[in-house]
Amino acid sequence: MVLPVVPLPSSFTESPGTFRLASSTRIVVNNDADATASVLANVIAERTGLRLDITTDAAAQGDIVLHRTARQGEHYALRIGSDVRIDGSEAGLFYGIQTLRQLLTTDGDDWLLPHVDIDDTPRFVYRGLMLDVARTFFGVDTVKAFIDRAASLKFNHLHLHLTDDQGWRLQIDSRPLLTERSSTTAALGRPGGFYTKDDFREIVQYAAARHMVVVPEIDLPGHTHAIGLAYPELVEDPVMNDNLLAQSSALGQPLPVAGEPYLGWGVGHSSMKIHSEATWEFLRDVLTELAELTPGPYLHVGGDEALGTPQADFDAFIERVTALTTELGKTPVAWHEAGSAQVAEGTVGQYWGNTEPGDAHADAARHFAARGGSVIMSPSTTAYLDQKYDAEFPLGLDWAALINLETAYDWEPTAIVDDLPAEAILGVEAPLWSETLETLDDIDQLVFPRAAAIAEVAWSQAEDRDWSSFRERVGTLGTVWNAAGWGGHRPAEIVWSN
Ligand code: TNX
Repeated sequence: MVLPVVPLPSSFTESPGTFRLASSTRIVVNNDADATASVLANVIAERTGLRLDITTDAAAQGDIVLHRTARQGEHYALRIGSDVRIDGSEAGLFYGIQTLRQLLTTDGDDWLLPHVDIDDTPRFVYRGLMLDVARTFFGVDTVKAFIDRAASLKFNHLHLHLTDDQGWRLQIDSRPLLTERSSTTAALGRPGGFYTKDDFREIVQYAAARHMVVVPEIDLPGHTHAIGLAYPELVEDPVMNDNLLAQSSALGQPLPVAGEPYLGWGVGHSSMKIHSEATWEFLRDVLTELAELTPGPYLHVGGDEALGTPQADFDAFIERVTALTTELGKTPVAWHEAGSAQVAEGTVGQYWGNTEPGDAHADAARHFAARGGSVIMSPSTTAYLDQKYDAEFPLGLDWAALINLETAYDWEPTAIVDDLPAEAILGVEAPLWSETLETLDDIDQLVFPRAAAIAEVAWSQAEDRDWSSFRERVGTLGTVWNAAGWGGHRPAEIVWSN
């Protein structure tokens, strides 16, 4: 088979022979501060039980050398012969280690690595997963577990959907009622919760140590019912729509009522008061504190499904909120509907329509590029991790599509929106909405193995992508994921190793 690595490296040459790991194998670093040495030691220990020594001594035959180079970026070179050597920036070394982790096999006696020369660099600079912590609140430990999984597949952005109709999940000092009154609920009466600022910093640091940038989202101007529990003067009364009415009655979920927690999952009923200056004072306070907490360049300001907001008001809102975000020194990101408006220069759009958009959605997506920005591709029919694999799958929704592993794999980000220049595509993100999820195990069921497919779409060169090759390679990851203690679904379309 081709090299059992996902995402497939951009170039590699295999040769006969194997490197044998021994308890005497050392990890040699050219910089003793290099945190990646302990990442490698932990990865090897987890898989093999061998706890290798780390040293800054000169390398000898049979060592594993981590060589931090001056070269920036995410590229790495991994050479496995009579020695093992990884060259790269700190991020590059981290990715080389993730590749090495997938290459470890055993012959029953020893742990082996195949002889190979890999030179690997990603296709897209933005490779993301999103976790919805609003419909269901997931604590810091679960978010860290999600980061571990994502980083192992070379994702480099974690989008946190922090607010929605069902709850607000972040401490904001200037607006204390948000955590006091708006965070205590979640969908279907699940427990609420929020991140203190220290919790949030801990997540950001944990992600950074795994080369992931946190992209926090405050969803605006719709998806804001929960804000009204704390600050009723800032939001409009709920506006019903046909979908919401039909869905609520089909699911037996009560309709939203102003000032009361909303525990259903219908969308499009809430809106901030666009013309009230109190709204803008609130947004300045919230986004200022969020910008201070966020070392990464992006703040996501939502913009999706604002069905209760009149179009002209929506456009005016988006124009102003993206300008405010830019003023705070951050690059705004918004769901693609926001492209109807004069978004601030450089705003990034997140496309979540299907793979054959109609004119309105395609126009909106192209508008981000016309405004000097770019687009993240998250088509709901291929990249939505919350959609079911098949009609019988117990978790997830199915409004966009049934997404089996092949569907999650077999799509091309540059082939969706006509006339969107390839260089205007910043990358790819797979969102995980949490309406039907309660536990980390539920998350794993939907994320694995489909996140591996999305990772390859985002990392590997288009011309190298091939379903039958991926299908074989992903099967070998069953062992890696089991060793890490990660659960997940093991669909029958794949032959899984264990
Ligand atoms: C649509 S996709 C939403 C979310 C839901 C999701 C469920 C998007 C930008 N908005 O509010 O959680 O569907 O699949």
